This record gives sequence, structure tokens and C-alpha cells, in this order.
Amino acid sequence: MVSFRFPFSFSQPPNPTPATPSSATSRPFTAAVTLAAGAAAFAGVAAVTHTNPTNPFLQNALNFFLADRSLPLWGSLSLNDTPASVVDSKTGVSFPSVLDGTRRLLGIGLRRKRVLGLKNIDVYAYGIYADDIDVKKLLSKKYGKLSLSELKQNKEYNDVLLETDIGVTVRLQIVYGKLSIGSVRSAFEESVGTRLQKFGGSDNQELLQRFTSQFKDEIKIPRGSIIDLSREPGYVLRTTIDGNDVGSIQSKLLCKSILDLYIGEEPFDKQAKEDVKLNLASVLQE
Ligand code: DAO
Ligand code: DAO
Repeated sequence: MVSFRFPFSFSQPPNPTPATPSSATSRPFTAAVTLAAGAAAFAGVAAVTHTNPTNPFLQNALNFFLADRSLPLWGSLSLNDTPASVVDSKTGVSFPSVLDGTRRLLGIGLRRKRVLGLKNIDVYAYGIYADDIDVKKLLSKKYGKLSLSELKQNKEYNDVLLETDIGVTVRLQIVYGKLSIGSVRSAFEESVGTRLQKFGGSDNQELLQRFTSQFKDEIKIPRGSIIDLSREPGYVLRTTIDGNDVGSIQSKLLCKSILDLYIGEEPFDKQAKEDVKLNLASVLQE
């Protein structure tokens, strides 16, 4: 198995018997890497293109360590200097490094689902983005001075993206080819329903229904579909499918319940959450 030797990293050495097979431990790591400049323990990704062709040195440097599957700690790069996109080597899905101008990619994960108690299917790959400006404005003062090991032990920091009114987008890219709206709805009632109950108590049927009623029967979500779940300022959850708005709901509880799937206590992909924390710390130390 692979060991990390980053100068600093939240990532633990892979557990040989991961609780969920979805974690990035199954991704093809190849080597232990020590990068003085700092590189994120960003699982199974490689950059494909770069937005700054006028700077061949930077581009080469990026290609050098991105090709091996790492993403730079963003702290060393401005939004303009980040690679244009990042490919998840597990699914082959590509994620833009920046969405909507200021939302920066902080981690990539995989949602798997066990069907009939038998096999796991890969349902979608997802990218987690947070608004750079909000992050700096709302978190730098409090966390910018802390070292990575201090942040690692900081309980509040663990949930900071969940709890703070920062623009966050989770982009889902469907990889499973046979998703029906019915199965989406029932998976959703299970995963999000559990969270609504956890955070809000029992009486949340109405909220859940308000959300699922956005998913009309005629919507098709074939392989390759892109669903963006965005928390906008004021705790508005906005959903788009392939760029088309399907609805917005103002609810702190709903926002938290959705984001909890990805960056909460029991995320679909633990490594993705660790990467988010690490990359966020890097942004905060700019
Ligand atoms: O076809 O029997 C089957 C399995 C379907 C699994 C569906 C999982 C849905 C997960 C939610 C997807 C949200 C876009
Ligand atoms: O993976 O269990 C899960 C929950 C995923 C939440 C995704 C909800 C958005 C689904 C939009 C489908 C549109 C028909």
C-alpha cells in the first residue's frame, strides 16, 4: 500500500480494510511523494489542461506533479493559475477546477450504492467546491493563523464548511447508465431523509417532499448528466441539471442535510472530505 510523505497532510495512511469500499483507498496510487512546495493528497486525479499557456514554466511544473495524480495545494496558486480541469482517474470524469468564476474545487469523491445486498455500483463522481472569496472573508481571520496540525485537531474546523454561510457547490456527474427517477427519489429519501431527521427531528416530510417534487418524472438523467447542488448565500439550495435550473429552496436544514452527505460525519467518500479540509487549509494560508 501507499504511504504519504507530504510535508503536511490530513490524509491518514490507507486503512487496509476500509469500512466503505468507496473511499479513495481503492484508487491507483503509485508512489510516495515528497514535495517541498506542498502538494495535496488529492486522490486519483490528474490535470489535463491549463488556463495559463503564457507561462510555460508554471505549466510544466504543474504538469510534472499533477500527472502523477496530485493537485497542488491551492494556496500557492491564484484562481487564474489553476489547471483548467482535473480528471478523476477512477471514473475518468473531469471536473473544472473553478466553477462560476470563484468556486474552487477542493475534493473529488465517488458515490457508490449497494444494490440487493450484493454488489456496489458506482452511481456518480462528485466534486466539492467552495467560494474562494467567501472562504477568505469569513474564515481567514479565525483559522488563517493556525498550522495544519492545529487545524486537524480543531473540531470546529472539521465542520466549518457545513456550518458557515459560504457558497458551496457539489457537482455530481452521473456514471451509472440506468438511473431512473424513481430510484433517485428513493435513494434520496433514504440518504437525505436520514440527515433531515438527524439535524431537524421528526417533522420534515414536507421539506423532503418540497425538494423531491422538483424532480419531475419526465426528467432524464443518463450517464454523463451533471447535477449541481449549490448552497447560495442565505442558505438557499439551488439545483441545476445540465445547467438548467430545476428549483431553489431556502432552508438551512436542507442545505446542511445535503452537504452532510459529502462533508459531514459519515460522508460517502471519506478521502474526499479529507482532501477538502486540506485544500481549504491551503487556501486559508494564502
Ligand atoms: O438500478 O437497481 C438499480 C440501482 C439504482 C441505484 C440508484 C442510486 C441512486 C442514488 C442517487 C442518485 C442521485 C443523483
Ligand atoms: O446520493 O443519495 C444521494 C443523494 C443525492 C442527492 C442528489 C439530488 C439531486 C437529484 C436530482 C435528480 C433530478 C431528477
